[in-house]
Amino acid sequence: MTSAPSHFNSPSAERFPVVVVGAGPAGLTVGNILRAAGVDCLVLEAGTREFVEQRPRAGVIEEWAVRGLERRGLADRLLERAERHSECEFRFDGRAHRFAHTELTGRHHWVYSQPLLVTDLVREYADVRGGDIRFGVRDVRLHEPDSDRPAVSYTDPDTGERRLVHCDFIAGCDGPRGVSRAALPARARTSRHDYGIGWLALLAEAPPCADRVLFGMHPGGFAGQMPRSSRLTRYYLQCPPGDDPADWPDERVWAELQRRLRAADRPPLTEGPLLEKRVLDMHDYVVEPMVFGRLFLAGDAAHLVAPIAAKGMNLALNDAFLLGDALVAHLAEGDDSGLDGYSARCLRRVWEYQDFSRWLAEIFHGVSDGDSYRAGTTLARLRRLFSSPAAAAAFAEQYLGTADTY
Ligand code: RFL
Repeated sequence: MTSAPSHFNSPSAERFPVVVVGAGPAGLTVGNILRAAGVDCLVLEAGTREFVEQRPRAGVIEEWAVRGLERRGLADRLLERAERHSECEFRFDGRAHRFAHTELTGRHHWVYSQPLLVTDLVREYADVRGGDIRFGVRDVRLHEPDSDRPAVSYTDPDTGERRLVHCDFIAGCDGPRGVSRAALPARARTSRHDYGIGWLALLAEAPPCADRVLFGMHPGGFAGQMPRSSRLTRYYLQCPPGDDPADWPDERVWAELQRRLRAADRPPLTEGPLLEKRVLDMHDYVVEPMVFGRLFLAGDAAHLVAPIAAKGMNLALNDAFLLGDALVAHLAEGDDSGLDGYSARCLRRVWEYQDFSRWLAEIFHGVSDGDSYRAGTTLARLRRLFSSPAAAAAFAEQYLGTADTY
């Protein structure tokens, strides 16, 4: 955070009720909610439009999030094009075990890639709702977010000039490495968890071998398959943290995936070119509270959850719904209750999902570190999912995020 720049009263300064920093799922959803209510806002994004529309990441969206987008007029293309999953499959002890979560909850997982969702949200915000979005901005700085006169400045990528924008609120939606989290005061608490493992994240130009998510618990390490479309599949392979993707040539990747996901009476995986290969060091963090003065954090800027349970984008959307609605209520109706309760309401679901992610991490990785005691308890947990209706119901509720108490 920096204090007010010397040109704070510059006549060239602009003014918007809300400046949103970051055009990911969180920032674009906030911007769309504001525009639908006729609230002016400015979205500042460091990447180009092509960059944000093509960056491959998430794919699984929970049904409550789909319905939240639909209620705000943001899901037309998603509803037309997304696939719906009603089951997932656990593979362990060389066998496949199907888990029919929709039978237990009545809800689905929707599969729609993050680049498609971001493309839809940019189009709706900029091209349909007439929102102002500036791509490629450099050196964004937040000024006095804890005052009642906050501002944001940035360098214009075309002219190289500094621009200043006064606002009433800043929505900090710029992910884990943005400027918003860095603007928090030292007293803001960040709680962290490090899993001590890595995942090699892969995107294959190949159809999934089954139209469901696969979780492979194998003594050699976890492997997962997440279908993205009929021609794209995301795979994960557990590896040491900090591993070099260059040590994973395609032949090694496919051999490990085939080995760790093998199950009797199931066909082998369909192989294809690997479009993305990167090692993710698995860790989580949560910032509390998610508000500092007039700076409201949303999405990965406020909390990171490793992609173990496919929850990060869902949490980003939950924050964005709450923040967008709360800003509209304040700016249009003078109702402060949404803004006052924003952080606490978001954090309910955030901590629930953090807990589920840790629980699932134990299931995924508990059989592979050579500790026979840990492997024994992990296999007991796995078997319980398929023998105890209460355990199955609890898992399904958390996997789909369907509890009413978030
Ligand atoms: P994003 O998407 O990171 O967007 C932040 C935006 O801010 C921009 N930015 C800045 N702009 C201006 N000034 C600055 N100083 C800036 N610094 C950064 C960035 O360019 C970017 O455009 O954050 P947001 O909106 O909070 O969304 C969070 C999600 O992207 C993230 O949680 C998910 O991708 C996590 N995740 C998954 N989540 C799910 O719910 N389901 C999944 O299936 C799922 N799979 C995944 C995932 C994340 C993955 N990786 C890469 C960690 C799979 C993977 C491999």
